[in-house]
Amino acid sequence: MAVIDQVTSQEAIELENKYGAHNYHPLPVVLSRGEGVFVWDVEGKKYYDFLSAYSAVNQGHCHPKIVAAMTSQAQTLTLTSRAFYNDMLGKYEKYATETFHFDKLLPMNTGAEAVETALKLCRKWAYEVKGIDENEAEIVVCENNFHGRTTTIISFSNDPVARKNFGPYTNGFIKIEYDNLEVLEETLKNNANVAGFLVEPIQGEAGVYVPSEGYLSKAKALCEKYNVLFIADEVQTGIARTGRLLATCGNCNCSDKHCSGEPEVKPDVLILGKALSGGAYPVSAVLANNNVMDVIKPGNHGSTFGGNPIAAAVGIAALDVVRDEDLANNAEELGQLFRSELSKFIETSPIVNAVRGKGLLNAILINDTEESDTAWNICLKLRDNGLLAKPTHGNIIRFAPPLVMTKEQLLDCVSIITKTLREFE
Ligand code: IF1
Repeated sequence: MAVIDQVTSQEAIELENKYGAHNYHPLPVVLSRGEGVFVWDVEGKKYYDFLSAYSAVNQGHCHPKIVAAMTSQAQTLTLTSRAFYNDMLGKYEKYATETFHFDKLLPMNTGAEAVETALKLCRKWAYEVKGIDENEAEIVVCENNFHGRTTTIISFSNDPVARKNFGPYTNGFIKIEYDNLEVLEETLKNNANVAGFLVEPIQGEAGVYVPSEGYLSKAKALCEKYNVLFIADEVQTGIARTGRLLATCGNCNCSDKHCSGEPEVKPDVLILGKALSGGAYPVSAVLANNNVMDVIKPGNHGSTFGGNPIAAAVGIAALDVVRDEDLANNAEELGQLFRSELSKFIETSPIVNAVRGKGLLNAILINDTEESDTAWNICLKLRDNGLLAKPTHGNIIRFAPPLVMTKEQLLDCVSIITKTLREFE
């Protein structure tokens, strides 16, 4: 078979099974095209995408403005490395730092790389600014976190599947319960060597776990009290997903579409990825103010591809789309509608225990055990009925459509979801 031959779904799955490492267990559907909130399989069947590549495609599949910026830049200059300047990076850095209200940005490619960057930045700050003794810095993280797949990041995961047999692990992390301020304060009080607190504003992989109201701002206040950097991993929650430009903009209620109001929580270090490019290209970033970012000097850190001209052009276009199409407000409104419709359904059905989330990052809890295959079977049926979603933790289904969805489309999706769930009562 020539590489360019059209394959059937079955053939595509067999090829991946035979020639690809088995590090995933995908839902059996083979996609070949996407546009806005829709994707099509190789046989031409159309689906609503309710995963958005784990919140990377917030701006919708193949957004014309992002694709235009990417192709135009691809025809002009793709990569220079950071050995030389390029004419796009500075423009992108200015736009992104003004958008998110930080002095400086450090460009990387994937979310995990950006998390690694934040950890290195935090440690260096600890030794050179806070004055912690060499190699003694500790970073506080949360149980059930998900921050990526590198050896250091999985060192502080407590998911055995992600962790087991990948040791030896990296030291210097203290794991505490998520959404527990007492434990955080105890930990900060009893460990003078704590340099940072790394936290997801909503735990995505843990099953879209939304912390108690005020948790983030109080955690941030504790970090200030103990001179510890508050590091927000907004790789999944950022870029309008949760109904605000950032999930750490909890209660700012600003009228500015791009959120220039005083955020509920201003992280010392902000980690972005995924939708920073609208899913068109791997683009991630760490943002911080000068008092932190300036500890990084030439040669300390970098990446061949980080800050490349395509990434910069795509990043600018992706942020333009979020602002021009008011995606944060759309996510907020549709999210409320989604949860209220699903709540109504839950009152009439034993199959779902709860719906939770913020903006368009939501999940339903299926009334069955983590070991059961009910959620998986529901996702197969949703697929048959034209909607793609994926279970997490056995009995939770995450719902995160692109933010360019209309109200009519969302109600159509609610009806597909509730009809499908009825089949499992
Ligand atoms: C996979 C989960 C989502 C992230 C946060 C950093 C990263 C991620 C908060 C790393 C990545 C992804 C990776 C993806 C599945 C997915 C995921 F289910 F595993 F947890 F979204 F919910 N911080 N999350 O969520 O970013 O290096 O991947 O660019 O297949 O591993 P990355």
